[in-house]
Formats: sequence, structure tokens, C-alpha cells
Amino acid sequence: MPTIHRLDEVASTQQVARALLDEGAEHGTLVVARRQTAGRGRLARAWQSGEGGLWLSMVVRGSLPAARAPRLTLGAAALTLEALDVLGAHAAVKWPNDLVLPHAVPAARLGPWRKLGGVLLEAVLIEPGHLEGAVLRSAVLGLGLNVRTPPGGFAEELQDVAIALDTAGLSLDVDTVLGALAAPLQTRLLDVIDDTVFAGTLAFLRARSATLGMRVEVDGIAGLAERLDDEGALCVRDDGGVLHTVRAGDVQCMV
Ligand code: BT5
Repeated sequence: MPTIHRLDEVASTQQVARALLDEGAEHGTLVVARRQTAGRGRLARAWQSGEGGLWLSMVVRGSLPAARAPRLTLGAAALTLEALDVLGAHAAVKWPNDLVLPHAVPAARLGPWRKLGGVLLEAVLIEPGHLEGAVLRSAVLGLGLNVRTPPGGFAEELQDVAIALDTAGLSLDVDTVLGALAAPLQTRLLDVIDDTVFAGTLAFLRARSATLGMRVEVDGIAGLAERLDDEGALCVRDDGGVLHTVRAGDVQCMV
């Protein structure tokens, strides 16, 4: 199995994994840190990552059309749900990259959900293509999961956003969660390049979606999150009946 680098404190495991990738690390090399001082989400948003969470990044080497790169985010989310199922936590995916747990009190943006974790895919090498289009050759896949609520609770701005597995009654340590997730990510993530495997991933995600059937706002479009298309894009029907296909974005669930 590829190496798992366990570190104490880093700025971001994404940076460390990127450096390892640049040095030639093989696909599946994992970096895990107990704490991050500059953990990040998409669009340079901050990711709070004190002790008590699983903060990991994986070196990804493969070959898939760049337009299909979102498959990796969706595939990682599905593998995470499967691993959590085995541990006894039944999470859902808020399209495209949020892992969420249900919550009794509706909140702005998340509706009846709270964020347990998130997936972050950062492409490293995309080769321009000719007939077939650009090809993704390498990337760093990040995953953050709140396992235990930080002592004193989450930061003020995450009060109505974040949740940890312990709140759902699961008292696990971070290593147990890593143990359930590492091998599936290392050995199965790239399977989604295969159309048949990805169709299965999508079927699973449709059944475990926190988004489908909800009233949402995404990319300035408000409407009903109707379905995921064959590439995992979100199809939203606006109030005028027009169907919009959204390939990436931030979904706000209406309360
Ligand atoms: C994500 O971004 O959800 C992807 C998060 C990926 C974090 C991992 S940890 C290991 C690796 N190393 C890194 O530096 N990053 C990856 P996004 O969809 O943009 O969501 C970011 C938003 O989530 C923030 O703006 C906050 O609202 C919220 N947030 C921040 N920290 C959180 C936490 N610990 N738990 C729940 N929500 C959080």
C-alpha cells in the first residue's frame, strides 16, 4: 500500500501532498495531520482544523478527461459515506462536496443539515488535448471530517454550520476513521474513471443526496434540485420551468 505520512501540525496537508507529488510520490500516498494552521476549502475559504478531526490529502495520479474531474470529488464523497456507514454514521452528500448529517433545527444555507466534512479536489497537471480535450494527469484530493467536537465547541461562525461525529452519538478516534477510509481511497478512487463504476457511484449518491428534491439556490438560479445527470452535474428546474445544468457551485438549501 502507498505510504501514509502522519504529521503533527502543518499549514495544510494539501501543500504537503503537493510537494510529495512534485517529488514523484505514487498514487495513493496519503498525508494526515493532527492539526492544520491554514486548512483550506474551495475558493481559498478557510477550513477550521484543530485537533479532533481527520485532515487528509491524497496524491492522485491517473488519466481522465479534465471535464470528468468532478467524478473524483463525487467518488471520494461516496467512498467516505460507505466508510462512515460501516462505522455507524449515516451521512449524506450535499452536492457536490459537502458531507452532512441531519439536524432538527433548520439553518441558513444548509437547511436541515449540518456539515460534517468536505472534499477538495485541486488539479495539478492538466495536459491540453486535441480531439479528446484536456486530460487530468495528477491532482491532490483533500478530505476533512469532524470526528470530535473541538473543546469549547466550534468557532462562532460555524455554530450553525458544523457538526462532528460525536454529536451523532459516535465516540470514535481519528485513527479509527482513517483506518476505515484509507484503503478504499487509495485503491478504489480511480475506479470512477470507468463509466459503469461511475454509474453505480451516482446511483448511490442519488439515494444518499441531501440536495435532490430540495428547493435550492445555486449560481443565481433558484428552483427545485431535480436530478443528477450522467456526469454528476446538478439539474435545477427554475420557477419558470426551465431546467439548468450546474457543473460546479455552492448550493444553498432554502429553509
Ligand atoms: C470544503 O470546502 O468543504 C473542503 C474542505 C477540505 C478540507 C480538507 S482538510 C485536509 C485538506 N487540507 C486542507 O487544507 N483542506 C483539505 P468548501 O465547500 O469551500 O467549504 C468551506 C466552508 O466550510 C467554510 O467557508 C466554512 O463555512 C465551512 N467550514 C470550515 N471549517 C469547517 C469545519 N471544520 N467543519 C464544518 N464546516 C467547516
